[in-house]
Amino acid sequence: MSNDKNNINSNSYRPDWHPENAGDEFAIRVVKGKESTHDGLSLTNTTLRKTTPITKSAKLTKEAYIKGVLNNDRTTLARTITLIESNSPTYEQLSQEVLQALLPYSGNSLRIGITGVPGAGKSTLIETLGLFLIEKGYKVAVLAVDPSSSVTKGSILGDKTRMEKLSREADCFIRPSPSSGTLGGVTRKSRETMLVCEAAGYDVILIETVGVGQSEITVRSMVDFFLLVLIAGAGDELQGIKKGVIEIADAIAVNKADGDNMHKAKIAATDYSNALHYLAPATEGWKTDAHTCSAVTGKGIPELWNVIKKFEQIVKDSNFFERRRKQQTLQWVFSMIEEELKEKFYNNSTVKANLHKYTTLINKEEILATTASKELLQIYQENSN
Ligand SMILES: Nc1nc2c(ncn2[C@@H]2O[C@H](COP(=O)(O)OP(=O)(O)OP(=O)(O)O)[C@@H](O)[C@H]2O)c(=O)[nH]1
Ligand SMILES: [Mg+2]
Repeated sequence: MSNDKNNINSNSYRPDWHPENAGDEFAIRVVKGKESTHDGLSLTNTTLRKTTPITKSAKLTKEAYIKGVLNNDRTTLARTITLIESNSPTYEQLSQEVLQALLPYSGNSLRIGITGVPGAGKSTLIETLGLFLIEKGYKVAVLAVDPSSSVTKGSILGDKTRMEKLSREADCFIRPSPSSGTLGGVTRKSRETMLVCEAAGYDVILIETVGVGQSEITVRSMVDFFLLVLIAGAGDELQGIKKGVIEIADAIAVNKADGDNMHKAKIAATDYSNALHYLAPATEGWKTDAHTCSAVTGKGIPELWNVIKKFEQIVKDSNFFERRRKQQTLQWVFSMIEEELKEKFYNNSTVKANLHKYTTLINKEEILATTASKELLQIYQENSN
């Protein structure tokens, strides 16, 4: 194992690192996350929720799940993630207990989010970077947060084929996006999967997400470093990248800087660097910059890693790293509370019975939106126990 690895992270399963010694940021209870969605005032929640079946053979004892993960037994790790991804109430208790036991062993990785428009080369970059890191002695876990794949199933297939070499590595664990659920549900699963991978000793977690919707904001809230992958030759509008996404990035990688495209990529990187001067940094004490790389030839990948390492050192030295993680955990707790409250509200039978009436009143412009929301909340309060 190289010094590079030893400098920043060590295996999560350190003998000197006990639950009792863990920081208070890990001392939260993992609360139940809920999937919830509603379109306008109509309730679609219950119909959308699907359960991932767990076969009998996949069910282990609580101790076996915990031990297997801590020993980085890949089969058990995969089974544990399946357990977590299941929405079945039968397994919820077990799943929470396993997570609770693993929580003190998590948190020791560097979490990197990778976003960019479809086809920018995220998966290819993850494969190249992942192989480079494994060569350096790291253990790499790759996760995907891509709610769109629950509809198309496209990316899951793409990830598997595009990370073919990486998926064969013993020190790499790849988990495609959970295949069902709303963004809230998918991210809960991804967050918990991340914690389980950390407990299994993976020290770099790479999380891919498509940068065209809400998911990149969610991924930003669960990672330490956020990389935006762009390509040259397409304007920002064409790339579907909103200014907001650039604002939350810790680095921009202009990918496909190879062959005839090299020159264009360099110009694009310079343009982005100039534009970044006018934006507030995504991370306190760090200046976001644009770089070029080629996920295919590997050129620029070591340099990109150096940027990430430099970032890590700066934010750890300033203590911002720890502060952000604590903030993120807190934010996660609050977003789960919001999800749960929302679900309770829309599932309340009296609220349900009144929604139609209020929809009609609103459509006829016979009630103010503020009044409608106040009255509906009042109905909920009076009818929730
Ligand atoms: N020339 C060149 N092609 C690349 C590079 N990186 C990726 N590609 C190609 O671009 C295409 C898309 O790459 P992916 O890695 O699947 O892109 P992605 O961003 O993960 O795409 P989605 O997951 O579908 O959003 C593939 O055909 C890759 O071979 C690169 O650095 N140079
Ligand atoms: Mg991909």
